[in-house]
Amino acid sequence: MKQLIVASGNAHKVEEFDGLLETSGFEVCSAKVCGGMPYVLEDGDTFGANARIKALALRALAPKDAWIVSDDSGLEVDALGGAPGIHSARYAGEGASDLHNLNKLLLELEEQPAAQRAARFRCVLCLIDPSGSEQFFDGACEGRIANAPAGADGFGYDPVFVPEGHSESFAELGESIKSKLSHRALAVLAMRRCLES
Ligand code: ITT
Repeated sequence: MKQLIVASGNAHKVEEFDGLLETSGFEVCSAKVCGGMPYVLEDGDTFGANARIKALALRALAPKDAWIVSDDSGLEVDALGGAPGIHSARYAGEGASDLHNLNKLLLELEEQPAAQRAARFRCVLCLIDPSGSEQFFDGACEGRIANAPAGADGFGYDPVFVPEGHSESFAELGESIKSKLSHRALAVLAMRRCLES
């Protein structure tokens, strides 16, 4: 089976890729098969640029016949002019925990009524095939930021993100719903369609 290595240090992302790529014909592996995800400076100014930086860093360490995929993602909040965006992982500072980032977001939005809390998750994947050719796929999921965190599933901002058409957060809705609606699910679907065509 072809090996698809996820160029990420985030175990939750790898787990989601594993579920989303079931029956794809790829064996999904974490960067552990290459000795772990190396430190990379994500200094690109778009999701795509940062995804490419991560994919290329792992490409250099991976077996030559492996496929590599990376994911750069984040939350864009309209009332904050699109922040935290590409800075989502370090919104509350370098090395900040998910909880710190989420609390900072709620604080920034404290004064905003429900109508002003529109947001979307975005995800860009960079896929590198064994020949070194690069392809990009993206996905977005519209929703809003809740007033308080709820739910225990998922990771990151999932406890405060309520996807459009629902009244519960991704962390309450769980993987069965998130795997159909999320930014990552849609980007992976676009990648699967391309791989299968
Ligand atoms: P890698 O760079 O190693 O892949 P990372 O977690 O640092 O891992 P990003 O740089 O892409 O990944 O940052 C993504 C940020 O957006 C991070 O704070 C996540 O918690 C958040 N995020 C992305 N997708 C999410 C999702 O599906 N649910 C909740 N939060 C998400």
